[in-house]
Amino acid sequence: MVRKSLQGVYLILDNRWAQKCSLVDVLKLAAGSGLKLFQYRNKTSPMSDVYREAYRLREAAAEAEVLFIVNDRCDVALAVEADGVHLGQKDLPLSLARRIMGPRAIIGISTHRAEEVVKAAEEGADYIGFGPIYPTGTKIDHENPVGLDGIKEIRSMTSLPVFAIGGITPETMGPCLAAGANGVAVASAILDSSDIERAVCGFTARLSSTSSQAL
Ligand code: TZP
Ligand code: MG
Repeated sequence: MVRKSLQGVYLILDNRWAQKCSLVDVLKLAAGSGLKLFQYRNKTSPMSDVYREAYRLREAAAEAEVLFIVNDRCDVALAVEADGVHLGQKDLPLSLARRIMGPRAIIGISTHRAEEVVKAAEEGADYIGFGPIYPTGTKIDHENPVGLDGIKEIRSMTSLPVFAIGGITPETMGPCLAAGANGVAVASAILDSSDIERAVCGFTARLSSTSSQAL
């Protein structure tokens, strides 16, 4: 069930939206609309708040039977018994994260260039995030967008699931999948919406038409 869920739409629950909406409610609505994979991303709050929110999200994810990954922090991921952790290039080395998290945890890593993709595969990542594909306001310090050509370039370098990330919308998801991505990781295109279910369906409807075309 775990490997099967490493595709499709991966929703990044970034705490910058927590003022506007409850991330727990968003998770429940999005899971109810069919999403299976969620990440909690909080780079600004005190650790006690991060833990409390991660715990509530973890409970909701378990109830909804969806996967729950914590961004950056192995300690928080372990504390709330998350399904895994998502690392950046400046976080703990993957081999250490694996030692901490154990063999069954899902470990994903953000990549931006071919060398990082190859290294992630060698070090035992379970999936990679690749991007930003397009410009995004969600990650402040992001590198230059790599575009669809970036996905095409790295696709042949790894058999790991690849999630295209950065400025992805329902309209740009199809081209990312056609370029070789297994899924898309999305924040603003869903979290900015006043109707979360509708925004999720904007993605899932296209996903099902993409997969039926592929059959
Ligand atoms: N890493 C690269 S782009 C990005 C992250 C976390 C932000 C993705 O958010 P959005 O709003 O879908 O562009
Ligand atoms: Mg990080």
